[in-house]
Amino acid sequence: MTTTVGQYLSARLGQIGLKHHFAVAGDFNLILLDELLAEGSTRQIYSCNELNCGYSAEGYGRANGAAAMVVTFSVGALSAMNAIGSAYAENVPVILISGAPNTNDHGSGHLLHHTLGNTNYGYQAEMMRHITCAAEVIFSAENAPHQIDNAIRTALRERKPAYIEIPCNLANAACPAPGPVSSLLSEPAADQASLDAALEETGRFLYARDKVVLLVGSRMRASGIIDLLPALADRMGCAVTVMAAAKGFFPEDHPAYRGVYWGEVSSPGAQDLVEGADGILCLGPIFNDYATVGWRATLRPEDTLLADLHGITVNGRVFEGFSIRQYVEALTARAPRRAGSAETPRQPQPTIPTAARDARLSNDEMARQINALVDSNTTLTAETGDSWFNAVRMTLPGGAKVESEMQWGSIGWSVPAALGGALAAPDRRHVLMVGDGSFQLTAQEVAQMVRYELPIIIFLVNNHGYVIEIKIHDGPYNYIKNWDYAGLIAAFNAQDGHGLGLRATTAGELAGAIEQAKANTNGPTLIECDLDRTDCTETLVKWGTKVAAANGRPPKVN
Ligand code: TPP
Repeated sequence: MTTTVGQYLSARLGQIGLKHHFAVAGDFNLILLDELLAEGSTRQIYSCNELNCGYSAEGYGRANGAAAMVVTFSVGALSAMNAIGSAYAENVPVILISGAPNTNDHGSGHLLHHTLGNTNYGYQAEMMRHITCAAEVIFSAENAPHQIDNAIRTALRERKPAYIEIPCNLANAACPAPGPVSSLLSEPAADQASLDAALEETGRFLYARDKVVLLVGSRMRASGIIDLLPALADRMGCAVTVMAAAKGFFPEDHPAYRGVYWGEVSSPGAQDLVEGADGILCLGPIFNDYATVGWRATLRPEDTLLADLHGITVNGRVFEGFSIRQYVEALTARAPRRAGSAETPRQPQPTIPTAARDARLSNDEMARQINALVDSNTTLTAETGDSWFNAVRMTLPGGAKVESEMQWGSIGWSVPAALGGALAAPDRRHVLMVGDGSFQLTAQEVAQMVRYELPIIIFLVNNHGYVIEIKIHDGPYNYIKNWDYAGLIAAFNAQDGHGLGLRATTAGELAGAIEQAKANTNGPTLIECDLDRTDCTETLVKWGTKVAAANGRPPKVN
């Protein structure tokens, strides 16, 4: 039985659970796109450019566990690199597939368009090796199935992006057909000796401590076991906090939940709880400068158990050879009860008073109304900027999800990422909060939301500049050209779109706009929220000052 290289790839993408792939066409990938269409396991979704294509795939992969995108050589693939960097940093298995020069042109001395202008066409794969966990350059149809499988399998296991390069004359070349998908999906068995030793050491760590707190970090998204965490908390009886980048990873209506731990900008009570604990069980944390508020919120290593995707560190020893799923499942069956920390009750999040309908729209009132819109079926995507701080202070019903990108932190990510998320989870309500500065990077992707009739509700926070940057380090570079953001939707709709562009300058206008947005089910609704430039979340200012201080440390003199 034979198929073609492109159809083999297409079948594999369908087998691993993808229903869509993202693409921008170019002459090096046209035959591949035809093959993907002909095999038809996944629907082809078009993006305005390759950066957006990558972020859409990243957003899709967050909701669906994996994603795929197809670009053309160099002019496409190099644009996609920023988004693949994001997928690497954020642990999302995005399969980046690039068309490439005809095999006859490699090593021939022929000079090709879309290249750097020299005749060595290996540079793209070389670059990709740094930002993917596997990079396969296909040069023969016979070997293509093995290489495609290796890239996909490695991406799924490592929870990182992978790269596959397919020359334009091989996409429709005959190759063997795929076998069972279990070879890509099966998890390696745990090293039982290492897992047993890890559990024993965990027991020693926990028995020696009374006030144990669970701290959930953003790598848990990639673990696929967020749903198992309440059972672990129930077993241990201890308090649970989440890191800012993991907002929503533990149900906030669970009795053990004690808020977001983020150093000095934690939810009320969470800093004292975590920093006063004698044992902190950290699940999938990322302790970067942002998470530690400029290296101020660093935990004592001797009181910390670090569980990462492929092993744990505890009591000064490292244990590897098992997945975090295998570890958490085993721990949930045998962890000792450690309920000391749960005796401290949860302190309520300060409530935001409701503004009068004719009051000038404020950041607080906007956050209050967005929070009221978030139900247990909502995915809230929060862009880099003050939107992070607004998302973090919200009170979420169980089931609500938050997506943010605090490790990579690229502005512009959220618009295409929300599109990807909406395609992957069409039964959820998708709400996006994005600042005016960030929006200007990837705004045109709203046109694809119109095209694919995705009812995403976009809160465009027009605070007239890069306010987060203004709070960290001000200068003329933080002030941007204002746009008629609501007016853009008419341009994106053209003759046949169902997008809605609205503007709110008062509390009442925002409430009315949200009602219109809920009723608009055939396309996105962009609500431009007009705010004063000085109006932002208190925690942003506090956090920004500390991060700026860390950035401003003078070089060490030896
Ligand atoms: N370029 C990229 C691609 N990513 C970045 N993070 C930055 C530059 C630096 N940066 C971080 S936040 C920010 C900039 C320029 C401004 C965000 O402004 P806006 O979206 O308006 O959000 P606000 O803080 O006003 O809520």
